[in-house]
Amino acid sequence: MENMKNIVKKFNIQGEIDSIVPLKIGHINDSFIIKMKGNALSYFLQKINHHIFKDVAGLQRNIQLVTDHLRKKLKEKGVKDIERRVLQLVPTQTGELYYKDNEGAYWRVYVNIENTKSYDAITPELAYLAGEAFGDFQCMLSDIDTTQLIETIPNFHNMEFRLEEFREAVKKNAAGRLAATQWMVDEIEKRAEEMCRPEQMFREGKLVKRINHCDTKVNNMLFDENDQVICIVDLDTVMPGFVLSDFGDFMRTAANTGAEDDSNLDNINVNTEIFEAYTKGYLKQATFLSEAELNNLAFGAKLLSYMQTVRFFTDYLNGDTYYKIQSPDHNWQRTKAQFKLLQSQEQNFEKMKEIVQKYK
Ligand code: GN1
Ligand code: MG
Repeated sequence: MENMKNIVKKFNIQGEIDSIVPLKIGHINDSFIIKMKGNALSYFLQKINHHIFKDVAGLQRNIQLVTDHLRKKLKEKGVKDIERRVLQLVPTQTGELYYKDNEGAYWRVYVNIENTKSYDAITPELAYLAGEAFGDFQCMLSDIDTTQLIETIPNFHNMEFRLEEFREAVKKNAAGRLAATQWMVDEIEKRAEEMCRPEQMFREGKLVKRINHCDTKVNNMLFDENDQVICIVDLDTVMPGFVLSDFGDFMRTAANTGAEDDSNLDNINVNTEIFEAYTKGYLKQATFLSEAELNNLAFGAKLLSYMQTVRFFTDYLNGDTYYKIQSPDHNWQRTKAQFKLLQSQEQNFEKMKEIVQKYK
């Protein structure tokens, strides 16, 4: 790899580099914090996984467009600390939004937002604030010209497409893992038609696409020392999609009493308190939703747990080519954990729908 300091120096950063420290976050990109000598700003360096984000120029243009739009909206609202409230890309010395090194790797730099924290699991109070923040995020982006944005991963949250990939993986059985996991194939197929309903509704003109974050995991939100939401991060997948999928992905990661990859399935259940708090905050801000969108929000939670089950399982069958793993069976463990969450959501579905009704 080209010397890290040389890579950083390609960017228009201020001051002298003190250290470059790798961070253990995310399943896709590699991230580093760049500390500068003295009291200067620090930076956030990322090596972009261009096997997954194939159009890096388009990806970076999306991010620039979205962050500029959010900055404009925050300014209109009279927000003071805008530099902490929205990500700021740092261009290269030649004004590009990314740098391609001599080995073909792609890099980008953001100004680091200091004195913040993120959570992998949160309380109902924090979930309420998170709901408001994601509702507000969608609201601020609701008037952007969607034709200017690309799908950074084509068909990213398209359930029909994910099932095609899955069926392909079953057919190939590349890692020879099918025999022991056939029962999961059956569970997925049983629910396939129901889970493709949003795509069907879209074709019938009953559901619209809006600008979504498409990775509304609880840890993609920064809080300050007083537990106020500061900023929504990880904008790689901001693209057109169904709002129920953003709602659902938050519930998948936050309204779970266990972890995404919990090895003890008994730990995993819907956390209805978190579900209610997030719904309340989200619906307070997301005032633009249609009746069809409102009626399908609770379903969105089931959909995203199902989608993630399918995606982890597909990767397991393919021999772990997509997600970073920490153990040989990690993707299988994740698959079972997400499926357990789905089963719990199925059992709690009436309750989840009632909660949405209560706050709509
Ligand atoms: C990936 O990299 P990270 O952890 O932010 C994935 C999401 C999945 C998530 C599962 C580009 O997100 O779609 O929901 O893992 N991102 C991509 O935890 O595939
Ligand atoms: Mg992500």
